[in-house]
Amino acid sequence: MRIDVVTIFPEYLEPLNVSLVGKARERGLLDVRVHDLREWTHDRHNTVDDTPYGGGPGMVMKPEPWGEALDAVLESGEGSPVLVVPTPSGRPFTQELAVELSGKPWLVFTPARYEGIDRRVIEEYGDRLDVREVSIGDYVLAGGEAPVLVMVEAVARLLPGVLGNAESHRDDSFAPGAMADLLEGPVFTKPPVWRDRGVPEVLLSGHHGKVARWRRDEAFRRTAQNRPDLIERCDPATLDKKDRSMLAALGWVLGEDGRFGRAVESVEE
Ligand code: JB8
Repeated sequence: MRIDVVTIFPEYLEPLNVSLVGKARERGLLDVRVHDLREWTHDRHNTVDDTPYGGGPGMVMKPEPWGEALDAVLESGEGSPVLVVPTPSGRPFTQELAVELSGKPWLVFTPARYEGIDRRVIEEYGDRLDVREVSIGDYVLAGGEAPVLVMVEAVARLLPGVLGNAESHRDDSFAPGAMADLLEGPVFTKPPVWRDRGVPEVLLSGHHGKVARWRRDEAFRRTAQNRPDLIERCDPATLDKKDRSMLAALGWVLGEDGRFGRAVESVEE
């Protein structure tokens, strides 16, 4: 996969040289190219921003440098990339989207600063490319570079050969399949006793069926505790009998609408 990033802070993307993503690049599994947007300015001050039409606080990124930068990046490769625009007003970045993007040969990221990029840039390239305006969560950062680090790492670890073994993704929180919309439960390693705290017996039993059931129960327990919204929107038909009894034990009951809800008498903790 090829990834281009156009930014006014190329140094912000340095973490892409490190760890999993850095290794994937060294191994030739990922080709990352970071570009300085100011290379496509022509004035003495390398201006990339201007005041917003209609007034208001902050500055807006001028369209001309983005247009020249994106034309140059598009010219430098074969075919059309998916253009990923980080913005708090975008569609949520989810594991499902990470999986979809991991199947594309070429991604271009355009992290903005200030109040964002002049809308006409998104419209212009939206006429020619698959453009995705994406938000990594309901909070506001100072720019799109940190979201690019997040998204590139989420996508890169899904590329063939990047993680140790193909099974590594299967149990991820939010992984499509059995773990869709479930959080992963707790994990343990040696020593078997640490500061008087033992490891759940079932994990030492060598009984793979019991271990799998315990992990699924713990996934439900943690999901119900930390993300009740995921339980509320889950399709009960995807659950087996033991899943339902686990949820019942946690105080969840099927409602008239065929969805799970918290039983009124069930207590918080
Ligand atoms: C200017 O919080 B964010 C985010 C914030 C931003 C820009 C992009 C993304 C650009 N502020 O996801």
